[in-house]
Amino acid sequence: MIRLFQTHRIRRIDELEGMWDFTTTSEDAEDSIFPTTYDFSLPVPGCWETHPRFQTFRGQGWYRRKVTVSRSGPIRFEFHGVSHTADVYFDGRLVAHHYNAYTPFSIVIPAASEGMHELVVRVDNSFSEASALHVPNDYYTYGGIIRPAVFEEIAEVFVERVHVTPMYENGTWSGAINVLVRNVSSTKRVIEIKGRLADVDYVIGTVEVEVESSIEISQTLAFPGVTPWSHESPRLYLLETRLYDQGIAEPIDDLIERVGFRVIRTDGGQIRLNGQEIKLKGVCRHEDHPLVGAALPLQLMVADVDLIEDMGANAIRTTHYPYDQRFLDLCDERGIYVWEENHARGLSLEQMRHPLFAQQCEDCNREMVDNHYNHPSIIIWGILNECSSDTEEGRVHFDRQLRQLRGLDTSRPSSYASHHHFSDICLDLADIISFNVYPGWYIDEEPGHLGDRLKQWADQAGGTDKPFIMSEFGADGYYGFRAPPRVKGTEERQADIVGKALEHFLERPYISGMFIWQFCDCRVTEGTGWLLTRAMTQNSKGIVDAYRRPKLTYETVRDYYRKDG
Ligand code: ADA
Repeated sequence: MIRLFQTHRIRRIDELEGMWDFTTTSEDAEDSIFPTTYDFSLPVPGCWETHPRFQTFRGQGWYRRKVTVSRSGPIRFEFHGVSHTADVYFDGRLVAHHYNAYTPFSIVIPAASEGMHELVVRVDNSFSEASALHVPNDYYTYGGIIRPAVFEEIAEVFVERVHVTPMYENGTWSGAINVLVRNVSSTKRVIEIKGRLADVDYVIGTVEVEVESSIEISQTLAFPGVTPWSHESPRLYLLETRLYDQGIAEPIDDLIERVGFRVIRTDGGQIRLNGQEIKLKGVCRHEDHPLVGAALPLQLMVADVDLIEDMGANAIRTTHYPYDQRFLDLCDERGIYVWEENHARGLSLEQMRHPLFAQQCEDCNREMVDNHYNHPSIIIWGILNECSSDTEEGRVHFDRQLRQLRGLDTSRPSSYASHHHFSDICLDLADIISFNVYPGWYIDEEPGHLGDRLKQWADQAGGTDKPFIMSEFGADGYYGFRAPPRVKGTEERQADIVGKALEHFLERPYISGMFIWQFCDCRVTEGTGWLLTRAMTQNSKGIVDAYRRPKLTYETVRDYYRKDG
């Protein structure tokens, strides 16, 4: 399953879910050498670490399967996440190269012949020189086609994407609809674009699409009868877009998106949804589970959301990368507010100097916003968690990326989670000030006191009148380790630390949101240096353990989040 709703009625799509042939080659194998035999069979979506032979394998894995084209014509593939580098071959010919496990990419083959074809994906999860963002880290970079993939038979002219920006003016809801239409044929085409939303049919317009090119068309339409989207009432609408060859009654292509009508603004130090102040009571979460790695099936996603809701949380921070769209669909449905962030965790200035860093971040930002634009649940775009926002050289990157985000989307505020307390020099660049703090764990300071000092300092360091978020706080707690002296690492001590932080943060009106680090324990890369030698090779600050068994902290969080209105 790719999304939680049907995305096409006209376009023929086939999910590429199932068993694929699999083999590995050594890291130094020549690029041009295809494997001759595939001795294994692995599920897609999936991580190869779930196979006993590949539990710690880092290198190149090859996936192979057949696809059947039912008629000669254009076809398209969409991969929602390949970890972390993909080279896609169609009948032995390289048709795509993509870096980053956590963003989708697509491939169009303008003229495929009818019949059976071979699809091969070479997947690389090695920490090579070509990778600036996937580096050994406090989470695990798995290997494999970790998110759904789909095969489509498309028309020569098709809808590449639709973005809808909800607006509320003079008491009426409207939507700015932007459609990207692509022509892969060798003739110029005149195309009519029509749509349907909330039982209203409308015409978006007519465009001439040149040979082998794309064109955007925009139209703002009023939707007076719609019910707005919020946490309390997460009302969603399907938006169906159809393409027609001019004058012909039968549509040639379609795309169904799902939208919610809400506006999100920051104003006078508050986050406002549809004009009302909101407070984010959230958790940070990694997409990770010991049985499936980063390839969580829908059932496990739903179980996570159920636990998060049961604790009384209303928000999730997608640490430290863009998420699987099915999870975002769930958040749309449940009214869970999402801070979605790009993929960059704890990169030092030296790591930010990597020659590919800027480009790889830019690609990730673009793919994240472009693909997730319509999710009403996403209310904040985040970048560069705990990177070098305390240096002039780092500031150049923060500035550039925050500008890029604004260029891609003016309808949402942006932020970044900083750990440079009292030395950050980028606060003026973001719409929301966010600090990762670990009182009681990495530092000994009363959480409220630390919050007050940071807020006071931020106010004169570029943060005046901006909402203020505690983007991380927490403590390790090893599941099952209980001890009366409540020493560090016990479930008791973890609950004490998290409880104390919640007590202080929830009562401070200047704090617009908080995200506990973290929802579940997660696997980390094994290595040297304190971060990579964590006990059990996992980050154990989960409120639930890796298998989602609640620790003592679960009840503590539930008490605080639920009792706070
Ligand atoms: C940081 C970081 C997290 C995690 C956490 C910790 O704040 O953003 O990814 O590493 O610290 O557990 O120390």
